[in-house]
Amino acid sequence: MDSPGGAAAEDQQEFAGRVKSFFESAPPLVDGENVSKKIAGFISRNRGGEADRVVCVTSGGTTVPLEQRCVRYIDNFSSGHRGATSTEYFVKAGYAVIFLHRRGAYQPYCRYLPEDSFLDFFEVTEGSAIRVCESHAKEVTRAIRDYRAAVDGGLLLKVPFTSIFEYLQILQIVAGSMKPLGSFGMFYLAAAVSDFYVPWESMAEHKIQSAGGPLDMRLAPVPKMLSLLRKEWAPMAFCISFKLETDSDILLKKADMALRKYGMHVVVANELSTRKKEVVVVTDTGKVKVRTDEQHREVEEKLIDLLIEQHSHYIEESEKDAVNG
Ligand code: PAZ
Repeated sequence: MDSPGGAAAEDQQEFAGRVKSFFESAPPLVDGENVSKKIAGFISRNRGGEADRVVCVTSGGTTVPLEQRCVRYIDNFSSGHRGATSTEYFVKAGYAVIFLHRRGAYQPYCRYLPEDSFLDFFEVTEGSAIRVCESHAKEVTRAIRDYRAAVDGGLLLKVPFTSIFEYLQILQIVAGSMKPLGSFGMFYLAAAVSDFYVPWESMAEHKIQSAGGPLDMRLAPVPKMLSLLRKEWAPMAFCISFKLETDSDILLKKADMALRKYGMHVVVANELSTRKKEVVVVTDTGKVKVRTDEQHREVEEKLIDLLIEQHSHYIEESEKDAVNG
């Protein structure tokens, strides 16, 4: 019979095999070299600079393609509002932000602009110039001013993804580049990441035909990369993951489990229907409920304040540990 140690080693080997096969079979990242360069450049410009702290905010849902020449895919629920809003508060607090977002999801600084009637914001003058309508001037001015300040100040880098393959490849690149930041790096993982996927090599190349009757498809579990992120990719970074459930009875138990299993520093628990008003911050010292109120219309405002406080404490402790060897 296997010793418990032997079983654990076997589990680890099996996990390592699944990770290897996920990355080896993933289609290469389009323009991967350029993406890596941009991320590395952004981090090195901010390292030891004014911002000093860099956070990777992930946002939006990942897709699981069903065909290599993808016509159909499985999607994950997330509008990207949490990630976009949080990005603004991190920048405001002086963090440099890598905004790893789903293409087409909410974007920082323009999340309060309506998505369906953008053209209603503008009018053509008699001289054929274009100007912002008086009724929307305030929002547009604010959006442009804040966005420009973040980008021109070198505090915002936007990197898009669509599929689970792209997301995890880019996350790994970001983590590798963040490693030298040590405890000054942070991951704020608000993206809704697919739990299952179709391995590339077993995926149909062309559009699946409906004439063949019912669709019979086997999905493989996506290896949980959170533990790798913590243990190998960026072991000193401060890691916050999110846990979404629709059943409030299991939410906090699942958040506790994620905290222990993946070695997260913080898990933010939220329920689908109340996620914009209330979250619970779970750490190994306890649970704190964060809610909107009269002064804080967005739950992210208080949440980011609290997380920054915890990050500062983490940096202090890591520096003490380093001094004491
Ligand atoms: O993107 P959004 O604002 O519509 O929703 C945010 C969220 C619920 C996707 C996020 O807070 C979250 O919980 N992300 C992790 C989801 C998960 O458990 O996979």
